[in-house]
Amino acid sequence: MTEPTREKSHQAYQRAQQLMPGGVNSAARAFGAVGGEPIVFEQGQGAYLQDIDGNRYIDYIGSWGPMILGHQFEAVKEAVHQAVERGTSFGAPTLAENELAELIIAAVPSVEMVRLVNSGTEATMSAIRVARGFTGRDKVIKFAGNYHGHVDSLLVSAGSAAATLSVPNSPGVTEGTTRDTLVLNYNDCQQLETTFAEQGDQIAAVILEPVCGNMGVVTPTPEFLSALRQLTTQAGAVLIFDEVMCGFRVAFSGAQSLWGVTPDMTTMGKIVGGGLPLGAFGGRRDIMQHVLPAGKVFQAGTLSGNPIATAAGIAMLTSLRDQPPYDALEQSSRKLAEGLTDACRTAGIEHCLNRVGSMMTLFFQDGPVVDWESAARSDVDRFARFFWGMIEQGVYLPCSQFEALFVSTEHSAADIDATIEAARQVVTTLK
Ligand code: KE4
Repeated sequence: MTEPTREKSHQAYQRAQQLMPGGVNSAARAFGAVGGEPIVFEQGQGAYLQDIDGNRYIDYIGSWGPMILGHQFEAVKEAVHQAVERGTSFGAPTLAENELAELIIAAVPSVEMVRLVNSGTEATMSAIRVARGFTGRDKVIKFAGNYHGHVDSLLVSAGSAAATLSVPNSPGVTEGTTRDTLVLNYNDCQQLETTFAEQGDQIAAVILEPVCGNMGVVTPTPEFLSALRQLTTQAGAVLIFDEVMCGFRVAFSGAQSLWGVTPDMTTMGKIVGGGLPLGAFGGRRDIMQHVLPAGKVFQAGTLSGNPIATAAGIAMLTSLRDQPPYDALEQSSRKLAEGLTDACRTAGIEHCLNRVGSMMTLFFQDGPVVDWESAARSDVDRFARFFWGMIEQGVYLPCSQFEALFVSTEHSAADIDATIEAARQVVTTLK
């Protein structure tokens, strides 16, 4: 097999770097964690992406989650084409917004009312604001290793452990913005209990990924989930499940249905928009009634509930509701996970794989990986070599050790087998 050339990608990326910071429109796709240049793609079809040099890859990013039914899923494509014929944006109510809201509310029982927005970031930013408006309190708890979009007040890393105060982790985020954000350790019940004992009456909300994808896949313990629900209820704080990534991914009703825990608010994105720019936040009616114009907490957006995005979301959720893919995804994902771990075991490579349904992370370390501190012990250089080795084998994985890979319904048994075979070859080069 001749070495694939990515000359056109290279040229395009060189130009892109003159036009856009880092040559990309999202830092996550800049290959910062793996080195080298991002690949420039031309099209996606089913389980595959094709770059502008004509190279085809088995795609496990799936647009960072939305493509659970593969690229160019027919029902979504058709719905978008039909919606475009009626106009692209009105800035006024449409029936499609009612229909998508009905689908979301029916799918996620804890969501009694919902507001559509344009991204996961907008959803989490708005949910935090509503929780603060509803409680009249300022402090928000988040967890190290959890990412909720580029919300200023959540772009923080743990400060001095004792105070669990946070410090901004990006220039441009002010001390003032992060003063009320507390960063705790995921799965640390003791620290959560202590924080609520000391500051419970000042806490507006706790936000977390109920299945983490942004430190790699990490799951909450039952004890942690129980403590979260009990402590927030006792303190009158809002429990927000950020299901932007795991919502409609790990189950039609999200991680909350797997864990049997009912949050007060849920944020959504990615799959809910069928791959178009759409997010949503929703929850208890008594909380959501505080959102302007029903209530006084400001929230607005020119393209919120956009007709094209809502058409895609309706088609996606309708398909997931009527032909649930989750059992099939569980089978194919389990087979991939077993193949990847067997490849590492056979090659004598330290590894630990965490998986929930069709989202998983192969950590290059012995594990267990239960929080950010343990995830951060992974061998990121070994991951980078694995990533590029798999690229050369025609397999496109998330470009960071601290991300989740996603399996779609379109990844055939042959694709899974090819991926496992590729991994068997690549891991032998990782010694
Ligand atoms: P967006 O604003 O990117 O639509 O959503 C932000 C967000 C919120 N909450 C969770 C749990 C998320 O995973 C995300 C976004 N996820 C990243 C991937 N880890 C998006 C990739 C990117 O930023 O390009």
